[in-house]
Amino acid sequence: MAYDTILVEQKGAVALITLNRPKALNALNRQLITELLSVYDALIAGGTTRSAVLTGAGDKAFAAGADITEMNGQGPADMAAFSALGHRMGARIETAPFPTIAAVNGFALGGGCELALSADFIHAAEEAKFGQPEVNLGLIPGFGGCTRLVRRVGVAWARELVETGDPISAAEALRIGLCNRVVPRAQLLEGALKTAQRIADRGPCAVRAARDVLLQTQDLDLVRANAFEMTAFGLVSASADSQEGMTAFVEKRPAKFQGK
Ligand code: DAK
Repeated sequence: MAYDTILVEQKGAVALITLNRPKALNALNRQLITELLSVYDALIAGGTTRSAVLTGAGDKAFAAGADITEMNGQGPADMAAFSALGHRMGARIETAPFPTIAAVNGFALGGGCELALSADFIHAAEEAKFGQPEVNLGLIPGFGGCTRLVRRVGVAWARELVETGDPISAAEALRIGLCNRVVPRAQLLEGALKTAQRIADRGPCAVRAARDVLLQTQDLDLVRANAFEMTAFGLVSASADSQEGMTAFVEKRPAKFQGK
């Protein structure tokens, strides 16, 4: 399917998704967010994608935030609807049956940082900058910036980032655990795609169940979280893939997973 603001390339079981409004630093307008939701719906319905890499077109930005030009002058009802749309986007990425790696190639500000936070984890180029500058505009993060950021980096850094609005470098983002790796820009996409391919090569039912446990248990107490994990473990062990994985190990051959 063709989209105006998103490029999608299927590389075997890995989908490369590129935000494509480089002249506006890939700012997230309604059209882009709606198209991104459609992209995820299509990939989920297709059933063959095992992992995805999400990046930005051009060399300046992953996404410089929600589209300020579009938001300017809107009333509270429109803004609440826009926030709901952004939250749907984050939830769709977070709960898709395959993981997404955000490959942050430049500015990831405001909604751009929030979008990256919806991904399973973040790889960043050395030039990348992260921030939640909404308070500079008299706004607050509206796409999960407060809520996901605090879970990723802890309350102290979430407070500093959201309350000052100041951006931080990729090196600082690495130090506080906002991103997992910082690499030269020329190596960013190749590295993220390689990681995505490694995930795609693993048992799909296992990857799906593991990320479900990691997501669903993050706000549970340890007893309930462990119970959830035990149930998921039992369910996954009933899959053909888990039998194939263990048999392949015993027979000293690569496993052939079918996602069943
Ligand atoms: N929206 C729209 N256009 C943007 C943009 C944005 N966020 N960021 C950049 N652009 C556009 C610029 O206007 C410019 O367009 P032209 O003038 O060429 O037509 C073009 O991209 C290139 O930008 P610059 O000329 O400014 O480039 P520089 O290298 O000089 O500066 C910059 C790069 C990233 C430092 C600067 O562009 C900048 O400060 N951009 C804004 C960053 C920002 O404040 N981001 C947060 C946006 S607010 C909510 C829902 C959602 C949200 C909040 C509430 N509710 C519903 C309650 C989320 C809010 C945000 O994300």
